Amino acid sequence: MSMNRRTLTASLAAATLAGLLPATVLAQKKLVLGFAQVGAESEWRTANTESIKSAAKDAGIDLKFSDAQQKQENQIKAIRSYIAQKVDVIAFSPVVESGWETVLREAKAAKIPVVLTDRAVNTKDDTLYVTFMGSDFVEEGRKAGRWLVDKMKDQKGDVNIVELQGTVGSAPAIDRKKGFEEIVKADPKFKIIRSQTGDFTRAKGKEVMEAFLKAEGKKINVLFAHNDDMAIGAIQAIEEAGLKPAKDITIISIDGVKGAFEAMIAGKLNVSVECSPLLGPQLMSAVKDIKAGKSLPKRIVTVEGIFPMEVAAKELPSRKY
Ligand code: GYE
Repeated sequence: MSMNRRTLTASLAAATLAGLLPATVLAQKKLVLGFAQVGAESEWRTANTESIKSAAKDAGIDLKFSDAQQKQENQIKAIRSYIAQKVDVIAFSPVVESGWETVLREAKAAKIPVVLTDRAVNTKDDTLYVTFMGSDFVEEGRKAGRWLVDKMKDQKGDVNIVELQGTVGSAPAIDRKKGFEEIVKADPKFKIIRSQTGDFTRAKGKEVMEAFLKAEGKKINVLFAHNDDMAIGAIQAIEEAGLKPAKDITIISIDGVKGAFEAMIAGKLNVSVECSPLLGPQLMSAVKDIKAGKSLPKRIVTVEGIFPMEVAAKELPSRKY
């Protein structure tokens, strides 16, 4: 604490003792939030980080932020350091679903409330966190599937689909796959002929799509990518293979980031299912509510839409990420 603040605090304390100020003035210490982010793997993640940082600033919350570079061990380290620092609340976006029980129990033992944002953990003990706020990824997968079923309703022969999965073991990869399969399996003409992870990045999306094209060539009718970045990487691979994205291969992805809208406007991506990264303001109000002793619902679901290429130009100016 600087000399000035110390002097100020001392005079405020004196004023309080003298009955000149209410004691609450002294109690207004900034809340400290420790946030363990997944990484910086995608446009979505960058927008999510930005949302959290700016919302913390606006809410007057002292944010301690760490980037785990998509590694669970780094996230666990960060959470342990927040426990050691005795922050008021810990929030994190679990890179994968499993393996969190030990560290969550440590936070609980230290009486530090935990908020899950964006991705879920699979634990049976839901006393290990206060609330989980984020999208319904199964529903996003279903939306992608329903769009495809409708688009191909008059198609007679097989529809061969390749799938670029998100990070192995992550909630969005598991759930988007599940929701999509649930819808397309209703008609046997839909065949998922290849499915592999592209780790939610452009570079990996491109690399894996190159391998798909090498193996299957013109047999591929549809690409379902679990996020926009992998789809954008794959578009490059498709063009380099001399094919036309969104025409020779129908492309569906998820997130609805600006890059996807630009690709749709350029006629290279057919549709993007929205997944909002703007969780910052909601997280900050949850932090304040928790500290004020209010109870929160266990699950706070983000409301989202779907954007086909036909509406992209009209929608882009109002997109916030
Ligand atoms: O779809 C992807 C990001 O967890 C919803 O993570 C998030 C996903 C998002 O890397 O682009």
